Amino acid sequence: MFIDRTNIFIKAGDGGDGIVSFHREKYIAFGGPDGGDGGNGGSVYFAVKNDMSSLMDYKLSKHFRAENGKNGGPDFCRGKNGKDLIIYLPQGTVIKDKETGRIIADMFHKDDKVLVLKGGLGGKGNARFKTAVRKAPHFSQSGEKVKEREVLLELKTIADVGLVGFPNVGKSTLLSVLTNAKPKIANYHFTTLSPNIGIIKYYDDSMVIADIPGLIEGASQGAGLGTDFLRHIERVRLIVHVIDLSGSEGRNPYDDYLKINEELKNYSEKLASLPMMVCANKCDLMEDFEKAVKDFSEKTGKEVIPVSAATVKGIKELKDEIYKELKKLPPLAPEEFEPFSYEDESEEYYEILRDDDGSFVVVGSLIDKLARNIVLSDYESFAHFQKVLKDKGVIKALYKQGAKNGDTVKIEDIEFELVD
Ligand SMILES: Nc1nc2c(ncn2[C@@H]2O[C@H](COP(=O)(O)OP(=O)(O)OP(=O)(O)O)[C@@H](O)[C@H]2O)c(=O)[nH]1
Ligand SMILES: [Mg+2]
Repeated sequence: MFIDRTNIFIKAGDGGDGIVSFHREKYIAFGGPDGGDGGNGGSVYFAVKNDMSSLMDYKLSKHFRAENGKNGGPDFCRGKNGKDLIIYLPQGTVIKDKETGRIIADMFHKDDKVLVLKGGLGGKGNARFKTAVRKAPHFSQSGEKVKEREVLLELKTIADVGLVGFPNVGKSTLLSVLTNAKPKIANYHFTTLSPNIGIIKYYDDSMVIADIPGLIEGASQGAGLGTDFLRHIERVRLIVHVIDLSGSEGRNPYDDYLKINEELKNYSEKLASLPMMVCANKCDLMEDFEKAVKDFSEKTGKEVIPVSAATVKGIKELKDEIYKELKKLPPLAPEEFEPFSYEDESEEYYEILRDDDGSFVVVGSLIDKLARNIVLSDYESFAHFQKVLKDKGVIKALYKQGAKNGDTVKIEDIEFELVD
């Protein structure tokens, strides 16, 4: 079974906790704080694996977690960082956040590696909270916890050329003579059940071409194999519309042409607006194919390239035309995407701890950042600092945790009394 769409759950590692510990040695009565920091959690990356061509591996395995950071230890021992996790995907996989539907990564290039979830930061051990006035802090910070996310994986083939047409018109046969690919070819409809990729060698150059299952009238409403596979030619630069000009199955080739175009349009405007070339196949079955080609070209207003995939007639010319056309077209570009925005989240992060003396201690990245930007000894600056604490809900959270007016709150090097 060809799996080109699925979902998985991913989670970066949580940060390890910082610990509370005091130096102990014989004959030394009061050693200083020596609780170490927790290690950072491992991050989650997506990377392209080149011999992978479907998302089959993720049909059954669903949960992927990077390792958590280890807790700190005594004697300033820092916990080990969690190991990163690399999730391998086929080239062309587009990754969306399930919650927002936003694209968070596009594995467009063959060596793409993208950081998708950053590991949680390790908490600080009590040794880090020692200051000139606070010699023996009895608190430490727990590691940052990070959320699990559900992401949707969608494989969208990246190719220069996409072949479309009715079943049995000879798309796969064309692929087999244009490239060294060996797709299944047979005289019945829907021989091709999943996309085939081949590489057209053209002198020193090469072009990637994709062959997809045939379309029929009503495909956009699910007839035949439906339009699911059109996703795989949404990212081509040029569509080659293959027609059985001989009408060997009794259909009118011009009707076929119109019907396929209609299905493309129903699928997406983007597909319908892609540059298109018409290739008339099975010319070997016709008495006067030149006249038929001329008529067809007049009706469609397009240049029609006659070939016979069976006898390889016209294949060289088809390659020339494809090459010439591609030269005029801009290169493909990855989808625009925006990674998850963790920075904001981690900057807002704080935690309220209790010191042994009953006072409240606020720590976390919100505080680190604020303290970095504010001179706490300056009155105005401090007033601003308090306002930010209020705006960010820290003051409210303090009351919620049982703090009362008059209680001592410790933030970095300063202590103040809680007042409304
Ligand atoms: N006479 C003749 N037969 C051809 C030609 N090209 C393909 N065929 C035959 O047409 C039949 C269908 O060919 P395929 O290449 O499997 O067609 P397809 O368009 O890929 O079909 P689906 O995968 O079912 O959509 C096979 O029996 C081929 O041998 C041609 O140029 N001339
Ligand atoms: Mg086929």
